[in-house]
Amino acid sequence: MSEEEKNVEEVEKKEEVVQETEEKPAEEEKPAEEKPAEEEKPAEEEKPKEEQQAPQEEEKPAEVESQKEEVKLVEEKKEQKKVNKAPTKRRPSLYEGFEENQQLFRPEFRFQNTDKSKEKIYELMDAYLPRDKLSIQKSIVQHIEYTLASTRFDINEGYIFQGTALSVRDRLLEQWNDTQLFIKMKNPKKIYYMSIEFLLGRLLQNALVNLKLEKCYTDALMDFGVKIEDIYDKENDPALGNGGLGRLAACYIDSMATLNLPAWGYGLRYDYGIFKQVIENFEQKELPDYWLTKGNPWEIMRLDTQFKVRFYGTVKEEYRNGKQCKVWKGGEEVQAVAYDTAVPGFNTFNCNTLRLWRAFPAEEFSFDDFNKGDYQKALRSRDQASYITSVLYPNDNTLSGKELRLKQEYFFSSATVQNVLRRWSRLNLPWKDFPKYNCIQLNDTHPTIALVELLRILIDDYQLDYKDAFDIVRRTFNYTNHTVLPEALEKWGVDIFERLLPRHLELIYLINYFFLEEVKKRYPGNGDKMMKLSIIEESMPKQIRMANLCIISSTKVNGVAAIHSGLLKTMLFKDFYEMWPEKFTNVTNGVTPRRWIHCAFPELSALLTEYNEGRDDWLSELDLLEEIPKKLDETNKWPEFIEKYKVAKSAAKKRLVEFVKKNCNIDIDESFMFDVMVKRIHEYKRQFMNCLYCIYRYNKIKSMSPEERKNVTKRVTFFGGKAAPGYALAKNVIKLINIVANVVNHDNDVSPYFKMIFLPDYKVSSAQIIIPAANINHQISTAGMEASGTSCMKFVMTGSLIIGTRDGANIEIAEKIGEDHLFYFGKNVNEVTQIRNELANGKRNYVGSRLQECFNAILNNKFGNTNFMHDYVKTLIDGGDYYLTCHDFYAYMEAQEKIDQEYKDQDKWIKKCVEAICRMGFFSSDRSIETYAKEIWHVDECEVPKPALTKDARSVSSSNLKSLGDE
Ligand code: NBG
Repeated sequence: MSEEEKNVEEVEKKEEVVQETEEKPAEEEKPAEEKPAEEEKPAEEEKPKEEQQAPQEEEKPAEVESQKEEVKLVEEKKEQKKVNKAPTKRRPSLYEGFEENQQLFRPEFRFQNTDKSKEKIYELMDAYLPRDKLSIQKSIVQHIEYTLASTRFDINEGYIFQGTALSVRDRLLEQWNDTQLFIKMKNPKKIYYMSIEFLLGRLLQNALVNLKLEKCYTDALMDFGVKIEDIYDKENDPALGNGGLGRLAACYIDSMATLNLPAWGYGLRYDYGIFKQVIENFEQKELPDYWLTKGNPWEIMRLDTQFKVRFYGTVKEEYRNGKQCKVWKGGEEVQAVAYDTAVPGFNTFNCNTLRLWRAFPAEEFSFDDFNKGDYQKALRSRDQASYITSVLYPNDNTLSGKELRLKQEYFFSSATVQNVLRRWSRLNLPWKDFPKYNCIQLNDTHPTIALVELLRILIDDYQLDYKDAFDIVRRTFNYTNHTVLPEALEKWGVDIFERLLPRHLELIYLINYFFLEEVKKRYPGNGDKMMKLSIIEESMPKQIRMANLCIISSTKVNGVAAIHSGLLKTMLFKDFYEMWPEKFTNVTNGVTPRRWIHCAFPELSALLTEYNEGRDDWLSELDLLEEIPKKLDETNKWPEFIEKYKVAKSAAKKRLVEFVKKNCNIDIDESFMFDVMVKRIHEYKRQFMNCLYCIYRYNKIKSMSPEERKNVTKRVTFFGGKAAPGYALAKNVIKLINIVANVVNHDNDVSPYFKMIFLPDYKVSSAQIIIPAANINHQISTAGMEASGTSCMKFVMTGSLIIGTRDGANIEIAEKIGEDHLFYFGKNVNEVTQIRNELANGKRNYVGSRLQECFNAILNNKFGNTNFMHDYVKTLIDGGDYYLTCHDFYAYMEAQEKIDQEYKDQDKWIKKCVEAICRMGFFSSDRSIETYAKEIWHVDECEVPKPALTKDARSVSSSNLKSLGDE
């Protein structure tokens, strides 16, 4: 057993002991003085020398490339072992044993101060709302009339959506309230998932599926003469995220609820989500996405949960309780108000909370100014406060560096930390136990300032010593890194901090001081180490490196795929890894099969359920699908399955055909191979390389005789994705794609065999239509640059094969489904470094004639005016091939040709797709979250008891607590 595995085991054993204690109600608990120290050995002091050395010996720093490859393999194997240990459990279906029209009683909660005079109220709220068709219908129309004030003659699909959503929310609320009560009573360790983005997508279908109410609602709406799909379509996408990072957070809260974890998602409630993209004259135009036009039926504004957040001001020294301390005063204050959305788990009565903060002015407006007649001035501060949560910064994998963005980050962090502390303070437990009950996961560095905020409150408000306070912080926080791109790593000028958050800056210096003392001890006289590891970058102006602050101040740091976590250790955070190897770990990303298979591709979901003995439990235990191909082999039922699969895939493709007609007014044929590349536009993702291949394909078909063309595999290449408004090159790539597509699609020789479509405004709801329709999907980032990628998982789960590089999650997908189930090409991460070195040393002449021909088409404006790409093309040719567009092009072409050949044998192709789908169990976000829960958070599930058929059969939870208070 390796050292790391031993450590994991040890920690697990200790955790078991700790968790047992935590199960007891708060008051009974004996504060376990002995435990905390053991629980999370501060790595710095306690690791024996040999242990610290061992990993380095295995992994000798990056110079020797082949050894790095080995490191990664070791990492991947370790990961596999860990996760294979995860037990699978078959839960019965949610309402199993209950009839649709039976009254179901809610669990009973007894408090020390249960108020007898309220018996009547308790009794009235004893049972869950009924789930039969008529009751559902009544509840929808009641909301339409009594909540929305519509007359029965004005009812349209918009109202029906709202009424339906509100009636579903009622049902969610019961489970939500019960879950929150139950968690309060049990008082387990809680997990707080902080993410500045949550790209939720539409919520109605997801809620119905998780509650197992989709069938009831479908029937209920049928009587109103509407199809439920049309009602789903009425919902605006809450698009409070840019791309993979925000969508990951959304998948993760779904899985946390499904796994019954006592977890909260925390984020910001932006008035404007990611901009709406329209294409005009081939170019991207950005329009504001005011997603709240019709209100938001899901959210609940919590007027009882508000916190003040300060900016600017000064730091003063004061005496409090005879102790000298620092006080941050003055400046401006804004009010953070909580907006909650219920997050139901799949097939469980647990329902968690996503809490998003909205900024309001702390004081309504200045009466002074108002009385003097200066109305505008009076209102200005009001407006300024609300600007904080007006708009999501539309950058994916780049830093915006604006003061307002830092304000958003602090606003979000401060409100969340205050809320966590309020919940904690009701328990009356000693501070040193705080990390035993609370765990905060930072989804990238955006909420880093939260850890400084906690430190500030502990030191300044509660007068803890720095050492104790910092120890609490470090044991509470963990950090997930999502990128190795230098342009995305957050750094903030010391000057901005000094103005906006003066006290936090002092504390960051203090953290850095103590940390650098440790570095000095470990590496005496090594100025280079100090410089690299320091939180402060000694540039002009000085910068605060948020990632360094995170690593120093948290317990675990993880990457999001095996290769990425390997690169964090060997490259990006090499020096930290050398100091604290046990801090670094990997949790490969995952996606929720509820949204991405069941909701997005219902026909496939039904087929999988049919072949899983008629059970849909695979939706929360995705590994169960592995049995399907085995059984098809044994029973010789592949032909039968393949025929049914074709019918299902055809339905998905028809949806996309319709979507394209509606949104692009182009007719496409379902019988074509659908080749899809949808993601944010970025150089490292290499949409441009795909576009070059389209040019090549166009030229090739154009030059064929009609007879030769008959052999061509017919294909539509789809692109979709937004470019950050300030990212000129990315916008130019969109323009190029549209210009080329326009020629291709209007060419009568070529378009019967090949078409190109740019799908505008790619978002979660359109992803649910686009992804299941694909036969091939593009994951072609330069190796080493895509931390994970998650759409690759959704594509494979819905039956399309990857054309991709050895990068991100592609690598692990290939391991799980088999390398012959995807089309790998291109240089691996070590070769990329080598080629970049050669380029730096003057390597040229790497373009080759076929690629040159494609470049010429651009340089000669063959498709129209493409001047805007000329400089870029010239740079590529002239040694600027940083992303290896040219160096990977020929391998890419070969892979494309292989696809064309293999696609001709449809049955063989489909068999591969199905085998791949069924081997994707590892990529369920449930597995990711189980790994976080076990190995990073050390939290246990806290499952709400099932309902009962009679009052007496109800499960009772009692608590010594007098009052539970607000959330
Ligand atoms: C993105 C990566 C993706 C990854 C997601 C989720 C950022 C900073 N990173 O590869 O580019 O899948 O995070 O982990 O947005």
